[in-house]
Amino acid sequence: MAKLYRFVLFATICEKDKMKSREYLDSISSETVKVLKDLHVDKLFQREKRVRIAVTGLNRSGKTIFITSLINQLLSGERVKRLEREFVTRILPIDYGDEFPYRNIVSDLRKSPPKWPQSTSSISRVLLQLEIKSGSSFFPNRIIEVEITDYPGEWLLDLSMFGKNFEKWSEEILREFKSDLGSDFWNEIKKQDIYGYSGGKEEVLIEKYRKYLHALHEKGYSLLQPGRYLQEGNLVGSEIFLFTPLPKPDDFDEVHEESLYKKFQIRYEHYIDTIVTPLALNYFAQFDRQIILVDVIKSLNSGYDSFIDMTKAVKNIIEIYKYGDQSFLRGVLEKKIDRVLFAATKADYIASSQHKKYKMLLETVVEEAKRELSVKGVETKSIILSSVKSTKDKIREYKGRELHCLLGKVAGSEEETVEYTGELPEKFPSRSEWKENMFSFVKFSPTPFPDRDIEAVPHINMDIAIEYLIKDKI
Ligand SMILES: Nc1nc2c(ncn2[C@@H]2O[C@H](COP(=O)(O)OP(=O)(O)OP(=O)(O)O)[C@@H](O)[C@H]2O)c(=O)[nH]1
Ligand SMILES: [Mg+2]
Repeated sequence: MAKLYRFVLFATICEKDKMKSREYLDSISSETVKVLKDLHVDKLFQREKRVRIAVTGLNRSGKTIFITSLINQLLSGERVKRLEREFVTRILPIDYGDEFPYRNIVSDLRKSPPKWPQSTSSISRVLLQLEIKSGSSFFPNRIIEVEITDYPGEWLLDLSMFGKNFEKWSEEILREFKSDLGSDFWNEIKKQDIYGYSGGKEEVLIEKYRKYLHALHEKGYSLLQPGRYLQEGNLVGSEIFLFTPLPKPDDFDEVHEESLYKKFQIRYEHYIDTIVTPLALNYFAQFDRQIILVDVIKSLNSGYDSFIDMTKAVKNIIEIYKYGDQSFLRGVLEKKIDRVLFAATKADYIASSQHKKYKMLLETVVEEAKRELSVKGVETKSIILSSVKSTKDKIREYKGRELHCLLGKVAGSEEETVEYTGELPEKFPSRSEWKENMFSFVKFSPTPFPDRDIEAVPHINMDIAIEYLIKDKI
């Protein structure tokens, strides 16, 4: 009877809290262990052992470098102390799709001089196997798989198109329209009869929209849709993404079947069905955890409007969560992302004495997005991060003042120099406070990657990121 009671107790604990039950097991008597062994209770631990992590962020926010550093940290002999477990990591062959080019990226980072990777142009995945040493002779070592997908940033820009029709999407894009950069496109809309018979005159409009998106991109704006205009990837030569936002007609009945409006509407719907929806459903159906990388440096460098735009873009990324509870998705979904980590990347661009302020700036950018997620029951956290720390702190005296500077190789230069990057504000300056060229952070070349996998590349807070994303799963 006592044995049965113990088993029921054990099974209950297993169900309630699988991690704690392991600790419980370590503390119970050898007699109980024998009973449990006879009952093959260890089978209870054979649950889903793959953790899928979505690495999201706008283009050039640091996704590929983050994944590379994460693999390096896990492979390295230094291990990630915060995981508090002894383990080894192996890279497994993936079961489908393209493999994340970890070895090629690392080989470029080991070169003299080391090189950052190219911008990502297609989806790739990496599958890691973590073998975790068992704390008890009763249990075998645990095997956990961590799967990470790398997307081109521009494709992810399209996630917030999910669930919107052409009319609504057009309205939203045109509401945010920057007329100083897009006057050519706007004049072309006005010039053409977009609701009448088109006779196939779409090229000029498309070209002008393409130029507008590129101009936005150059100015540091993030709301750029459809992202395929900037990174065509596997759609080279296809016309499926060749539509532009168009103002709504006064009367839909008046719109000609062969008008530009209809043509773009049909292309838009096809694009949503074949490109955006599969991407969006992947997020719901596959991922357990998400990290959203935010390039706060870029928005500081680009000015007030770009900062506001980035705040909206971050909110757009998480907009997809609002569909998570809808009935039409429930059948498709097996799991739900339950934790989201926001990280301000490239923290090594900032002297460590100012990291606290950098974190506060991140909080301003992600504040609204966090609130939305919290209502959806998703746990969140924010950190500042540098995946490959490429600078060191240096103090310099200037006119009797101590300046907190950085020592590093500015991109394009051969020698290390000491750079003063200025003082960060505690919160984002308002439009009136923002002065022309208020910040101008320089880009640094990467620090050389260690020659052997067993050594970890210097970083800032990669261990905290790894802990938040996977610790409770192992
Ligand atoms: N100094 C420093 N620079 C970084 C770090 N992470 C990223 N960068 C810089 O940011 C650039 C873009 O990083 P990627 O990882 O390629 O960015 P991505 O988000 O994968 O970009 P896309 O593939 O174009 O969407 C790099 O070329 C570096 O210049 C970092 O930890 N430190
Ligand atoms: Mg990339």
